[in-house]
Amino acid sequence: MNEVLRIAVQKSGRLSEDSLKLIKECGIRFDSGAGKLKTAASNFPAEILFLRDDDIPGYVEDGVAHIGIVGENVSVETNREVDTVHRLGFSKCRLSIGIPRGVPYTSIHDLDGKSIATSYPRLLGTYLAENGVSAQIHEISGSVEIAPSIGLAEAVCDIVSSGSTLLSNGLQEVEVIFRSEAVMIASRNLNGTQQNLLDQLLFRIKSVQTAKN
Ligand code: PRT
Ligand code: ZN
Repeated sequence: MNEVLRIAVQKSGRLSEDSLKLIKECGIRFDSGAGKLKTAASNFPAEILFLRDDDIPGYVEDGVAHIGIVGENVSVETNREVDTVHRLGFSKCRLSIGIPRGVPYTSIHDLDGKSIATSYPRLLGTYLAENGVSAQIHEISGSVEIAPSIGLAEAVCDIVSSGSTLLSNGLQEVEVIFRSEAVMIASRNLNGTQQNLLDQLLFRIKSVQTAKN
């Protein structure tokens, strides 16, 4: 069991397809049949675990998974004791503050005394503190963008990629607080074999990335 590298990837979501594609491009073959929670590679000593993205940093911290592929936004927000070993260049997005369209905005200080809905209280809290802004953070787990229109908060702080979700909820993006992409995280307690397998995998990933550029 300790002679196998356990890799955690998102089971179903925006990271899943590119994560599995990357592993396949590294020449690692596995059966990713629908509904599987775990699969063994056939030509590399690795197992793939399929998990909710939010759970991946915790599993890696605990060493249940040795490495994981997750959005940097989730990795930083969950604040687990893991190492970021490589940036993967896909699932790029930003964590931004949005306010209702038409409301004037000059700087982050306009949010002093206001309430902001978010699923990222840690990242937002850090940004507000760094800028000396005191605002109330309302933590909600989903559909953040509707918060202003239902009177729950005066602003939102959420993941943006195209910007169309903000737009269709009558919001304007006024501040980018964090830029994210998929990253590979690793446990801090790998044994020699696991570290060696990780090094082999990273070597292959870098070759794949170089070939694409
Ligand atoms: O079920 P599970 O918990 O595993 O998945 P999830 O629903 O929590 O995550 P998922 O699959 O939505 O996103 C996984 C990761 O993809 C995120 O943590 C980000 O690192 C990255 N990513 C890239 C995004 C987006 N782009 C994105 N657009 N994550 C979320 N969104 C959402 C955003 O929250 C907003 O609601 O899409 C909407 C905005 O998109 P635009 O294009 O309208 O701006
Ligand atoms: Zn999630």
